[in-house]
Amino acid sequence: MTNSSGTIAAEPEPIALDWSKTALVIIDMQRDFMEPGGFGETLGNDVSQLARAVKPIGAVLAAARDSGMLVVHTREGHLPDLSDAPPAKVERGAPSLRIGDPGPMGRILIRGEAGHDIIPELYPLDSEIVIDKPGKGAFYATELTDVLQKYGIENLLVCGVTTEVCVNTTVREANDRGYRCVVISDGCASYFPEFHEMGLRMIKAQGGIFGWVASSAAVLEAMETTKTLA
Ligand code: C5J
Repeated sequence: MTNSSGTIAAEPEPIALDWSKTALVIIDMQRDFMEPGGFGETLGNDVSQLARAVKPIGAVLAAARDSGMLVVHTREGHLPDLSDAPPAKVERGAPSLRIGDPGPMGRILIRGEAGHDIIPELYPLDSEIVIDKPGKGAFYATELTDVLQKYGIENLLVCGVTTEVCVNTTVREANDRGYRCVVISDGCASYFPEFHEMGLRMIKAQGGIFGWVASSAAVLEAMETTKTLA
């Protein structure tokens, strides 16, 4: 990765990023959220709504790998004994299966089960970082702060699912810790298209109260332009 910067055509305004201090953070692209029979579907959601984010994420992931950018994948899930799963989370609502119950892809939202794994299209390379998180935010009860500090990261390109839950929570946590966050609009998705839209609007409103929002095409163009100038 060179020390060069690129300017992303983002909202509410363009942002210049030093790529050497930027990481791509891919939130929870797990079978449990993306596929029938997983956690997302047990909550009554139409999981097909999330498929649209896969291609845009794949394109940015390929560019990040090409350029040597730090790539971080996250997975939401719990230890098999549920010791990191608050009863308030496990007992909430009326899902068809609860966290820890056996389902068609193994126990729902449990580390090590098939459903907890990342979808094949976006599977992490051995060299990439995978953060297991018990909460919605990627900073809570994880080593993410230490990892980002170790690599000198100041800026995050954030994508994944779902826009209004784990992406938003992570961006808010990151913003409070001083990271510049650019959320990739078409690289995020929600079971509720209106929540996706509002989730993005909340981030970029008020002069970018939590961060910036840009399309995958805008991010790729900024990365490509930098490469051409290098
Ligand atoms: C949810 C997530 N929606 N990854 N998790 O419970 O957004």
